[in-house]
Amino acid sequence: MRSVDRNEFLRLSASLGVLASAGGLVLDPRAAFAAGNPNQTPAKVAKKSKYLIGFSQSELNGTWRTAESESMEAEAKKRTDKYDYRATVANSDTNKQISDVSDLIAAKCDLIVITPREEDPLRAATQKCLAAGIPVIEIDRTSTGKPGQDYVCAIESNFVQQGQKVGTWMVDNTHGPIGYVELRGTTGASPAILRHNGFHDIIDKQSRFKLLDSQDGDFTLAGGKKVMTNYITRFGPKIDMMFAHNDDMAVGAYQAMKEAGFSKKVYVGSIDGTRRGIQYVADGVFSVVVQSDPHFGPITFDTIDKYFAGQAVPPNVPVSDHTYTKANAAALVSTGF
Ligand code: GYE
Repeated sequence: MRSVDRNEFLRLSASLGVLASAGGLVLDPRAAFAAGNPNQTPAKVAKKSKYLIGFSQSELNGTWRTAESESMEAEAKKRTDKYDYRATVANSDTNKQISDVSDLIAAKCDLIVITPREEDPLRAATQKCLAAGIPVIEIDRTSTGKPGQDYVCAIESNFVQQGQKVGTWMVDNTHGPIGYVELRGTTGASPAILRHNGFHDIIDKQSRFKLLDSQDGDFTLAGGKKVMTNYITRFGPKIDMMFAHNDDMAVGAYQAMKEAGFSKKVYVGSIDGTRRGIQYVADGVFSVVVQSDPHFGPITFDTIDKYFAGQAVPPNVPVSDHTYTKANAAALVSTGF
């Protein structure tokens, strides 16, 4: 009998599982993993001279995601002696992202990196990889599931803390009654859920802050502009403060204010640390921007190195972030992207 490598063995086992399912047997996809779950480390890895790494990007619809994809690509280029690299972009279409991951499985990737657009629907993608015996690393966002089981690890910023930092700045630097609007990121995306929770953990304890409305601006400049145009019509000068889940939406909202001739000074808190966002803090247009570092290439490939070296990978790999305020922004504009 010819020898089969571990991944091939797992793929064969998984396809046997599918046949058994057609025959009406009760199946647990994990039953296929007599040889172990590929997301548990240290993993038993078949040594190869080169590994094929897949990257499923959810969309390239703004400054942050472009910087993330460029960072992944640049790092892959530095490591061509060890890795081949294949990237897909789902164009904000959740079903496309799930089928992109199926394509990466079909291309026989040895490991797939996913930035899941929303938490719940993208669980289907990690489950497909598991059934195919292919390890997954989630970067930037996560899907529903458990690191170390449904995927190897999550490499991400602390989104709750980012929201808390904006909330704390507003509590410490504003006075009296404050009416505010919130521009939320994509509904169902982990940073939108957690930044919202972190911010409200802090702000909701202070009765002087009154939420006027909170709407989804999809993390885009155009989305932020549209939502803010509507807020200006409805609330006008009752708006004292704005919390946007990312810089692109805050920039869009600022454009909406300028176009509407809205001259009142509004406190603006936002997250990401784009060059334009930091510059606006330096100029006094925005009050506070908390960084969400998009440069995932080096840390992701270092983690992939560990995985294939048969080392243990921690389930959570944290990314640490700056806070930009008037005091430091001018000196830090170059850390933006
Ligand atoms: O803040 C935003 C992007 O997932 C952390 O997604 C990321 C967020 C980032 O669209 O600009």
